[in-house]
Amino acid sequence: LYEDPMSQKRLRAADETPVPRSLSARAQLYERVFPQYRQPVEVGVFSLDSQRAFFNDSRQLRYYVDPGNKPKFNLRDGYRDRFVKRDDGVKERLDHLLRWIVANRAKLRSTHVSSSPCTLGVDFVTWRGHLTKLLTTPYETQEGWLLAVSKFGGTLYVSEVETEAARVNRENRTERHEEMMYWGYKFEQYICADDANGVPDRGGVVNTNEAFCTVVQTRLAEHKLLFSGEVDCRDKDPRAPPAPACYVELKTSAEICTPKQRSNFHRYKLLKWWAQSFLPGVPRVVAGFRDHDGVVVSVETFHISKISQLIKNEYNCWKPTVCMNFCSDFLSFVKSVVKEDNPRLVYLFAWEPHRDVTYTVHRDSQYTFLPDWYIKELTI
Ligand code: 0WD
Ligand code: CA
Repeated sequence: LYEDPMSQKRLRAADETPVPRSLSARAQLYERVFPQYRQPVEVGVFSLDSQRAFFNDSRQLRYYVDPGNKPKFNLRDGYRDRFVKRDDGVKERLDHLLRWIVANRAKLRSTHVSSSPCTLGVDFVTWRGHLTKLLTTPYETQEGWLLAVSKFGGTLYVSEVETEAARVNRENRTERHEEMMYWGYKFEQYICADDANGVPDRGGVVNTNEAFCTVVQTRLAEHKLLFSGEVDCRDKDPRAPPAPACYVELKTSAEICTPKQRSNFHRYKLLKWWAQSFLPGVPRVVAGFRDHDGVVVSVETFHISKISQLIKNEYNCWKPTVCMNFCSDFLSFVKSVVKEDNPRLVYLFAWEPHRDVTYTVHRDSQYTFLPDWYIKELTI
């Protein structure tokens, strides 16, 4: 954009700040004090049914049933005959979250007295999963990302675009990998009941179209955020603290047999688990450790607030402050780049491991992601 130093000079003379062209993701640059992260507040929920239809309620919320320490669940059960898989070739972008915004806009605005009628009173709208990717970027060495950003009504919308590499991986998964992706959902079925007083139905169908999502509002440094994330289940005790503190994230992972495996678990897996649950304020992860045949051999609870202690003995390990500072600086970078308020204009931010974050600009392209129905609803 401003290739020669002259054009930057001219900009400064016109009393405008030069627009930075890239952002480094080197971890050492982000080792400073932990940025302010306001306690996330749940402002709503929504559900997606077995057909992926949206409902502005908690009908898909499930309840945690303690499986004990050594449950011997067979995660392979039902893969062939009781599995309905969501079509992950269908790109939904921010659509479900936008649907929630349209249905709950009055509620949003009333909490933001200062905002004008067609603005939301937040700086960023996105999925929790996209923020997780940002948090882990300074430590990621395998997979890059593409994030599309459009400014509309003063709010920046951030929606992921599948990279070519990710598409190739998705289209060439082995049968073993496909089955292992099912294991996580099967684990959820062994643990979750549909009612607070019910029991899990291990003989039922696993349908990955179904989802329960929380919508939370928070602030990272000077950035007001509104994002949504899928929640696996909640504490069934009615005296449990209010959401998101009552929520439980479920995970499966290969059983840990060697010191090397333990170290890798701390260095890579716990980073992803921490980032994903810390963002919406989900306090615990319940992990099922499984063997090579998909049998859960042990179950362990990880408290998010204790994970940074747990990893401190690892040499050269990840640091929560680096994750949060990188995310905050990326959001500042986005704010400085995306100036034009126009839902048809997309700034595509790209990152590959060992590279800086850069961006390209696209007008009325394949990358435009804010749907017409949303723009109409919010413009009225
Ligand atoms: O279009 C896209 N690029 C994406 C859409 C990427 C990620 C999510 N989504 C949408 C879907 O509508 C999904 O219902 O967001 C919802 C989940 O959002 P999230 O919570 O922000 O995503 P993330 O934190 O990455 O994943 C949470 C859970 C996963 O659990 P595990 O324990 O494996 O992390 O959501 C599921 C998965 O069970 N999940 C998805 N479900 C539907 N579509 C997707 C996806 N693309 N990715 C993860
Ligand atoms: Ca999960």
